[in-house]
Amino acid sequence: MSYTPTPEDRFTFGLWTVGWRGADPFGDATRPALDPVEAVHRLAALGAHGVTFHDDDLVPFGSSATERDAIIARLRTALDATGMKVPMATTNLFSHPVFKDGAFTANDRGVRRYALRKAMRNMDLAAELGATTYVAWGGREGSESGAAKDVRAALDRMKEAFDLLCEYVVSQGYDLRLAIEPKPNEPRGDILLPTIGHALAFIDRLERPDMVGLNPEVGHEQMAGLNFPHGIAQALWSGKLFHIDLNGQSSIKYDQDLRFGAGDLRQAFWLVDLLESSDYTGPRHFDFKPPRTEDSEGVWASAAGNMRNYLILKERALAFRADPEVREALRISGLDELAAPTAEDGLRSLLDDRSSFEDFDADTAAERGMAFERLDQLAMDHLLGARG
Ligand code: 3MF
Ligand code: MG
Ligand code: MG
Repeated sequence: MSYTPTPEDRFTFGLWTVGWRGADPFGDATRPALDPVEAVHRLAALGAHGVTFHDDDLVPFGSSATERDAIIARLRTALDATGMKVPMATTNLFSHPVFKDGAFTANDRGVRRYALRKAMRNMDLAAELGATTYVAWGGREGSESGAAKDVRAALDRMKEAFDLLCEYVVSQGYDLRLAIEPKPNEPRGDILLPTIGHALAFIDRLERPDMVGLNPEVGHEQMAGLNFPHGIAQALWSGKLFHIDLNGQSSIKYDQDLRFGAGDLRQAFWLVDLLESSDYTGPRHFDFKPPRTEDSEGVWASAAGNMRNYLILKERALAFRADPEVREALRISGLDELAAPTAEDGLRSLLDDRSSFEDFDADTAAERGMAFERLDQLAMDHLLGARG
């Protein structure tokens, strides 16, 4: 298998990722600004399928209408020249100081209304460029202290926002679905809708739940100590994996945004195994930050590493699933049994079945070894290239 990506792999990058200049809370930018048009050309040359952007990544905040039109026209030319797509767009509702207390859930009603209009304006551009997913990351929807945010009222306002955004999409006739991106903290002390699970429960309360799904990010769940592949499995099971942010994170600490494959390599392996065996056909979108130690060329080495690691892990995951010894080990560990219903004979029959309880020999059943260690070692052998 070749590790050279092609557009068919559907790898996409946020303009803000390769365009990150390296400014962090302790230091200034280490790289010059990157022209979005150059990003499109360089990513296309690396084999990517497309780019995504926040409104302000493309059109700097405060640009005039004429400037905006000219910037969009330049981007269009670059997209046409390279064949690159824009499958997703999103709104920057966190950089400008006006959003310091949030956007859709800011205590200030004027800020909430402004945030909605800013999102809708960029939805127009998203639809125009052919995007079908609109991501909403509530970076500053949260608080640092208890009394500062009435969380139940804030969730009412969050619901109002998503209901209005869906109504806008329907009224405009756009082919757009919304995807919520959960994150537990950073930049706020605590952020609302902190995990995949919280977001799934929230979506159920919306007026048009079918239009809203998830854009989970590897590092965000891992910042909360959660198992990302498990979260993705539940999102898939719920029919809510609309989009995904791939990157790397080493344990519970600040949001590292390492390139995909760096950080928790074992979870990366199980994630690729899951995605490649699922019905998810959407983009494999990278939301990473080339470390500020890299110069402009290092940015492209870092970007390419995301795709290469994904393709290596894909090869290893496919080899793992195809290995006859693995299939046998899966059977011994009871995976085929788990796939069968527990009581397809129905409740009455379960209650009448003495072998299920009265005559069930729990001690004998408890003696069965699950052989998960052998199974996991086979996976490790495949992951580390020691097999097949
Ligand atoms: C922050 C993020 C965001 C979101 C983006 C929506 C700046 O940790 O992950 O990136 O991904 O706002 O796509
Ligand atoms: Mg992130
Ligand atoms: Mg993200």
